[in-house]
Amino acid sequence: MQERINFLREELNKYSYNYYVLDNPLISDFEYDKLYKELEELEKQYPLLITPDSPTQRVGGISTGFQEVKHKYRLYSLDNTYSYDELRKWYEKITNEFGNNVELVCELKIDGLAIALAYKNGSFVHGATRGNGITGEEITQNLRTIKAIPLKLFEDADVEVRGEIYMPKTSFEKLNEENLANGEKPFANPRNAAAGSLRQLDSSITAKRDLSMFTYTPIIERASKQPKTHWDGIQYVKELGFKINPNIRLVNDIEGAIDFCKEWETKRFELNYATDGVVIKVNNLAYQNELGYTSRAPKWATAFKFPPEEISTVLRDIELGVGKTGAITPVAVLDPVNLAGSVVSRASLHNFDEIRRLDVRIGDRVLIKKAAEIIPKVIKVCDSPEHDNLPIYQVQADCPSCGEPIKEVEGEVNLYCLNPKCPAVLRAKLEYWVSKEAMDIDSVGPSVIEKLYNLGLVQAPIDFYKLTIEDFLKLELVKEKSAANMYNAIQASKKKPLAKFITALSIRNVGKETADLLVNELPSLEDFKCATVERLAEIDGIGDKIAKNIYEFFHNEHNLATLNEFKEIGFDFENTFTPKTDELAGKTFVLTGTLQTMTRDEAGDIIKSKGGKTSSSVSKKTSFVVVGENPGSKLDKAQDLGVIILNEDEFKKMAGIE
Ligand code: 3B9
Repeated sequence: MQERINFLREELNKYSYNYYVLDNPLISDFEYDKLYKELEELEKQYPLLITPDSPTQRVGGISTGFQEVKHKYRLYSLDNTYSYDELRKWYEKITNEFGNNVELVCELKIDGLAIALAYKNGSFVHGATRGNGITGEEITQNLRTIKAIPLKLFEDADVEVRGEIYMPKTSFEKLNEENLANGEKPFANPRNAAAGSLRQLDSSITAKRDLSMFTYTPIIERASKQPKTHWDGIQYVKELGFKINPNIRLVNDIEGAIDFCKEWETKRFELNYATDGVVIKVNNLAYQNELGYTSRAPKWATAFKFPPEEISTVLRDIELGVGKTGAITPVAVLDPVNLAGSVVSRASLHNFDEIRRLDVRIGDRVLIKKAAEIIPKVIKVCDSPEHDNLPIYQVQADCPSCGEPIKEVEGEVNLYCLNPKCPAVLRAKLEYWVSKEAMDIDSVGPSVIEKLYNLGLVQAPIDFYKLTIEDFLKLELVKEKSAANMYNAIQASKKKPLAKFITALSIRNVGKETADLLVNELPSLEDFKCATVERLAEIDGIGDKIAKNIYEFFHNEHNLATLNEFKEIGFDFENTFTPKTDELAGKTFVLTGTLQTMTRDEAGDIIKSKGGKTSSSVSKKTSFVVVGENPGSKLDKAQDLGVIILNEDEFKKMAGIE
């Protein structure tokens, strides 16, 4: 029986490999299913003969959570650029060291999820997400369901490979159609769909999603060959059974690589998977070794990013939003279009100066552009004969909410509704008060606020604190338990740190980061009331304009009366900020990147509770930079200045937690 089982496995592996890795179907689905069912039946009869690398073991089951694992080798990021000249400069540094004939390998940069796979004696043993590059989540079960990932290699080798998991564009569209038909939310783009599919605790769901993988990093630990170049390494892992992106090219110099970038800048739209750039790697592994790594990326590789996608559509209307400071912001309402994988029907117009500068008129065809992860924006009006016949956009003179005239404010580009009773402003302030960034009262959401406001129970934040449980029970659909929850959460918020309170006040240009800077220097509310414009402007990170806004806020009679009221109802600003210990006294921390076990805010609160300070920018005065996933330029700056860099675990040790 073992023999038949082995035969079936080999046959099935061969067909599956040809279909999923080589894109070259050899037999029909029907014939494949017949062999598969036979194997399944035999394994049911002889369960002792099941091995983890059998083709039947790609279905998986339910797991309770993902384990955090340390990667054996770091998964580095890539430096990137939009400019060919910067590519040339990068190459010049390398040729200065190794002479003029440094070969490069060009690969497409797939817009998916980076993962690492480990193989021992030719069998897939485990796989993990990139995470922060040092640790990731173990998702072996889910990865097993992906047919382009070999469970068994063509050679008994120990290797570790990295690559990108992606969902083909057509499969993404089909999945979204199904989601919509089932009343579920569609994914914004193929990358999110791939991420959502990989993060399933039930791997049988992952198995149903059409995911694939391109391998781009071979780390050969023990095998019959030990390649000396990246190109040979890639060819070798292809021989072992991995799927390699066919659009890869070996070139003699940077001009060859630039040609490759230019070619794919337009051809990429013909591919059935999303790419966002080209990765260029030094071919010679000995050179790679000598060039080495910065803390986040190899110096022997760089990424050229394709210019952000742009598309034209028709501007149907300009809506005006009213923010918590009264700022009026114009928003473009557009005919829906697909931009970089998601449907866009609104875009930012920034402010009225921008509308004037672009001369955007309602009815115009406009060009919109998406910068990574940011709300799309209108960048220009497309030339058309109709444009001249459209009426020039007239700034509405009155607030769309309260009808009071809109005013200019000195030193600000925005226009403002300065009516202190404007319902839109009041509502925005209330919503901001409870938001995560401010007082973080998450049991009170926008719909509750709307009801409280409409019933006249709450007009300003101070009114939240006068509400009784009975008041909440007046609201539609609110039961005793949630009424008590909301009441308690509001009362408990009186003990929040001063920085959160200052943030929550909605002072113009004072967000969370600025509030943190201020509180470092002015630890009590009295300090704020006494601070002169000069004193405020002395604080690192506070400019003259913000200093003036703050000063004015704390010298406005109405505001001072409200602050007194807060004090009377039990806000205790002076004590909330006293550190519990002074372990970190005199130390300044900068936090960058996404932390795994806490938010940056929480980390900041821990630092402050132990007497330390946080700052938003790295300088020579910074004691430590704590680095999470996808750190920004702050990490580079820290390295330049020689500031001590901590990962999350090291930080937690220092802070004495866990
Ligand atoms: C340790 C393509 C992407 C990419 C590297 C890529 C993203 C990152 C990278 C991977 N697309 N290629 N390549 N096409 N999106 C270059 C950063 N490489 C590594 O992570 C890596 C990590 C290494 C080598 C490479 O160090 C070793 C040193 C000696 C022995 C073993 C490993």
